[in-house]
Order: sequence, then C-alpha cells, then structure tokens
Amino acid sequence: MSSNLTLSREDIVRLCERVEGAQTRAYAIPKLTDEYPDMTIADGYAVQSELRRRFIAKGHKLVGWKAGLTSKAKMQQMGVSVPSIGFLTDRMARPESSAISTSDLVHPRVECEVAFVMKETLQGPGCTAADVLAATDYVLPAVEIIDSRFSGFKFDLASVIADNGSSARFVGGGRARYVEDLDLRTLGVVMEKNGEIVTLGASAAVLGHPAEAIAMLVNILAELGENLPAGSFVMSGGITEAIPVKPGDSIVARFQELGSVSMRFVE
Ligand code: OOG
Ligand code: MG
Repeated sequence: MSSNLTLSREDIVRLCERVEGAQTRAYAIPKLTDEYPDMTIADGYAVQSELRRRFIAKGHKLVGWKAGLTSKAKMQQMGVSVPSIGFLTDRMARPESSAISTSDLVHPRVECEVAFVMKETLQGPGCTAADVLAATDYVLPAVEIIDSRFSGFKFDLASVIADNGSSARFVGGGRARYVEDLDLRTLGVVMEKNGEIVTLGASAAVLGHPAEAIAMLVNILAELGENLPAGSFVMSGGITEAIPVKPGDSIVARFQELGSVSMRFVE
C-alpha cells in the first residue's frame, strides 16, 4: 500500500487532526479530496492508521475491525466499487437495548451486520473464507451506527477510509451461534424503525458470504502490516442499506437464527 502514497507525513498528520476533530466534536467537514484531489486509497489508510495510533495513545482499546462497502446495496448507496476496512474501539461499543445519544454524532445511520468473534489469530495475505470459519469462535448479530463526517454525504473511497469507514458506534446482541450450525449465506434480516419495516436483506448480500468479507479484511490488514488477533470482534459489513436515525427513533434488527438487536436514539 505504501507504494501509492502521495501525502507527506505532515499532510497525513494534518488530515488526521481534521478527521479526529470532526469525529470527537461531531461536525461535518468537506471531503478530503477537495483539498487533495490525488489522494489514493493508500493515503486514506495512512490517515486511518494515524488516527488509530492517536486513539490508542489516548487510552482507547482496539477491540476489533469492520469490513465496509461489502454489499451491492451499500456500494450503490455510497457510489463506490471496492470494499474497505476500519478499526473498532471500546469507546464505540454500546450495550444492547440502550439509549444512544445522537448529540455527539453528525449524520447517524444504522445497518444490520453479522459479527464474528475470533478464537485464533489470522494473518494474510492469502486468507480465505474457509480459514476465517476455522478461526471463528462464534458469530452474533450486530447493528452498526455509522456516521459519515463529510458534509452532504459527498465523498469518495479515499476520504471514507481516512474517516475510518464512518465508524461511530456498534451494538452486538441477540444469540451467539457456532458457524458450523448455520448457513451464513442465507440468513434473512429485517430492520424495523418505530415498529415498521424499513429495509430487509439476506446475508449473501455481503460478498456472497460474510466470511468472504472477513477474509478480505485480513488480507487488507496484511497490506497495512497488521494481523487479526484472537479475541477480535469483527463486523462483516452492512447487509442492507443504512437507514438514518434521529432522537426518538427506536430500532429493532431481527436476524433469522441469531435473534434480534435493539436500541433507541435520544438527544
Ligand atoms: C461507509 C461505511 C460502510 C458498511 O457496512 O458497508 C460500512 C459509509 O457508508 O459511510 O460500514
Ligand atoms: Mg458497516
């Protein structure tokens, strides 16, 4: 990845500070490519890695990773064509059935995902879906609350990656299951907002099989010089499009075989 870097070290630090400000103080910023039109995906990951280092230096704990833009619905919604990854910290986790504040978010949206908890460390390149399934302790249903910090949802892949894939909050819940007891390609999911179905899908929407998305994530991590440690919590990517939420909304995501995950949003 480093071969396609166009940003200097000073630019990377500058953009990291810009993204960190938008994330921690919840304000929208223009997409980074307005100022750096030649920004590459490698540049995006350089900014994201700098952000990860800063959060860890401030005491945030890395709990796992997420794959993003792994379904056609999401790629179309976001106008991009390649998947991406982002990191997850303990500060982003919220308990099931809790009230989630929106005052510290910019444009919150919710999406249904299958989450994996790993029992063995995985190292790319060359990681396959079979390797992922063999290294998985269990899977559980999750809702990711993404929050693009870019104004007017105008962005491109390099900017989204620098913004850590819009990662903001996540909620795991439902019923944990062993992968050998499920067919992960055919799980139906339904998302309800305030009691009405707002979107639905099937887990095959994620690269044909959610384990494929985790394999892709492990192979991107290898390019960043990282592995996927045992014990990691990993989200495999939105199965459905992301649905906007505001204070007063309540969300229930119902997953076939995995139970449901719920939360409500407050000021
Ligand atoms: C990028 C985040 C993508 C997913 O699951 O596809 C993502 C965005 O839509 O802002 O988390
Ligand atoms: Mg997601």
